[in-house]
Amino acid sequence: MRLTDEQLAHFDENGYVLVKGVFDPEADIDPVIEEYKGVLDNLAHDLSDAGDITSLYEELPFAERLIAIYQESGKVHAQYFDFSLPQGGVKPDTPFWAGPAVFRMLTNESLLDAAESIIGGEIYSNPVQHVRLKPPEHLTPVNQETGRVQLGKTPVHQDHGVVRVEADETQMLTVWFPLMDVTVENGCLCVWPGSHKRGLLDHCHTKLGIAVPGKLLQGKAVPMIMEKGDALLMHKQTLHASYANTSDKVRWSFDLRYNPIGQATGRPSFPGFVARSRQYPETILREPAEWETLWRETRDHMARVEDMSSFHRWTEDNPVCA
Ligand SMILES: O=C(O)CCC(=O)C(=O)O
Ligand SMILES: [Fe+2]
Repeated sequence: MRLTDEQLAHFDENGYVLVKGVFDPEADIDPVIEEYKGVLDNLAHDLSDAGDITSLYEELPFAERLIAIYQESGKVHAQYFDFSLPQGGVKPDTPFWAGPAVFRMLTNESLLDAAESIIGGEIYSNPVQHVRLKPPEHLTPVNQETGRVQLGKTPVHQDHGVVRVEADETQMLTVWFPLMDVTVENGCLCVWPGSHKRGLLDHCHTKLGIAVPGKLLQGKAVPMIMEKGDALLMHKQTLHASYANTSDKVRWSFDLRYNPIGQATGRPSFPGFVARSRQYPETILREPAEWETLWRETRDHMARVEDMSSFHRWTEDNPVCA
């Protein structure tokens, strides 16, 4: 879906734009939901084989099954579903899911049309990307070290703050969308309008992860209430966070990133690909299986050669963080 002049002006002025109806909920999103049922089934069998759960919970619908499995195993198995790898400690059998329905989502024409409106027609799929299945906080296992839920709210940050310095000049666009309707109650995002004009702000190490300290925030956050099919486009310096999921349902979203071909992604060890090229259409990656292979090869490589370099630039001793 191409953006209107009004939407583009909103993006420039506020650092984000919420676009209604980028996806067809049934034709575009439901196949992804269907594919993840199989992933959850794999997880259930793996945990059952390992003796970590006593039932496969096959009779439950997807979200209830996920919650039951997380609860009985005492662990949030987020990596099992993600189409990315952890920063460190990658093993030959580290799970990930880079299935065909996910690939079709990343290369959805309507989504790429929206991205093209902002970054132009030479579009690289940046590998800084995640699926987030956030269970209700009151049903989520707690991290024994921090005492906090294992996958809770996302603290305030800029996506620029979570990539490496080599991507400082990269025009990285974040595309966040839910696979269901999202509200403040079930943990939608919020953004600080206009914050992208402040440049890269200091980020600190906090219990919830890398975050911009409260004293650096200016103005009020706006909640991004969205329906299945909508997409939120954000500038890399737009401050954002998520609310806690206080509902009874799993909050499910994708966050993807795109940049003009040739610019650094900020995670050089991970594989990106050409999603659209008006100039060189023959370079476009079209085969879902090839994308899966790229991640598989990356995992195998990372399992052999431990990469100690961090995903970000922030040290623990910044006085702003004291
Ligand atoms: O979905 C979330 O909770 C956080 C997402 C986020 O920070 C992002 O997409 O950049
Ligand atoms: Fe983010």
